[in-house]
Amino acid sequence: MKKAFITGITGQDGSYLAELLISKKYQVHGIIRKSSSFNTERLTNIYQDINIKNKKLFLYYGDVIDQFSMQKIISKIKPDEIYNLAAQSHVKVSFDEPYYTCYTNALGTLNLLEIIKNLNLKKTKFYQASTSEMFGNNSKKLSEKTNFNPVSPYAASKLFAHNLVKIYRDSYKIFACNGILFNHESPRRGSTFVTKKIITGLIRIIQKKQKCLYLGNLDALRDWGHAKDYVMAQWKMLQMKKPDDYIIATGKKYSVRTFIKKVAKQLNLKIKFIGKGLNEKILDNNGNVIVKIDKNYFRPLEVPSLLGDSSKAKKKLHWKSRYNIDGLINDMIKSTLINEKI
Ligand code: NAP
Ligand code: F7E
Repeated sequence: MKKAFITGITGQDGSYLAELLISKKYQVHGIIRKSSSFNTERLTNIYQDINIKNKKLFLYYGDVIDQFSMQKIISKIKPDEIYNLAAQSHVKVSFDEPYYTCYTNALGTLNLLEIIKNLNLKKTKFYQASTSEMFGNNSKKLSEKTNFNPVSPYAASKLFAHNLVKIYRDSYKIFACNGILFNHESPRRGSTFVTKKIITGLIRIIQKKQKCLYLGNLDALRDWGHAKDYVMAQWKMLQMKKPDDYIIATGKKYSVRTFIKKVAKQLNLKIKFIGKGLNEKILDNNGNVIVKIDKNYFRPLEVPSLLGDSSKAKKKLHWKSRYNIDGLINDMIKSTLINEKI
């Protein structure tokens, strides 16, 4: 039985990846952080449906910044595959908490690579969660050959980790891959990311639980896919004969404004945009203001547009995105409606 170790298992991708690997008969190990509140909600499916009958999931307290705890856990498991998904993953928050972002995203990755090297884990394969944010301001279709130009502490920390992965791969022959993933969303997306915020906000407005939703830059363009598709690509990268880096994207981009229109359409909510810039507003059918712009949600530096070219992944990994934007929105709406019933 193959053993996988996932950092960030309590997050969006970590929980889907754990389910995928368990369905492929892996034994899955992951770290959780000590928290003052319940933080394993996204793993409920595994506990209820799979783990009780046949224990496949093992959780340990740990933090990627704490090299001693990481080394203790990894030396005990000796995993076949390590998926490093742990991160402070919010771009706007990275401007407010640059140290925590860099310690976790950059030095946390270095800790794991050093452990693989020092324990001489020759058979352990390593996946690093790299990101399209590393490209920064570039409106072209972005491929593995495009230069990086990070414009946030988050992107800079991820580029540091990305480069380390390449250096450790070449210097110490560690099987290490960078998955350069574009935005991917799901019902399990964190509530402060824009897609989940829009869907939850508009549903709560329809249900009269909330009057108005406050958003930032509606002009930003993103290439949005579904997390379920993207964790499949993560696994596929580690099944290849040779380690490499891959772009994972849908190849289509939409603005935040278009995303709102598509959500409203699926919710049968008639909306009208009025005004411009910080004075832009969205009205409902009765003329009520249901969306306002709040400058606090703008970043000091914005990435205006991201569009990925995943031809290499299509060709080599035989990977493709199954969800289009409307399917993604539909999936997120359905689950949010269930959760917002009460
Ligand atoms: P997420 O939902 O924010 O999950 C992040 C995970 O990292 C959580 O489990 C979190 O634990 C954990 N974590 C944070 N700091 C940690 C630390 N110091 N030590 C150990 N664990 C820590 O992120 P996601 O959307 O699943 O993304 C997964 C990875 O892919 C991240 O590295 C992200 O930067 C990267 N990525 C995401 C996207 C995207 O669009 N989703 C695109 C490209 C790359 P808690 O639950 O305790 O907070
Ligand atoms: O913002 C704009 C915002 O925070 C998307 C992370 O998973 O993907 C994600 O980073 C866009 C930005 O995602 C609000 O300015 C407008 O242009 O959902 P987001 P992100 O910053 O693209 C990349 C690939 C990652 O790697 C990251 O880990 O939407 N926007 N109004 C807003 N964004 C937020 N969060 N909140 C708003 O109110």
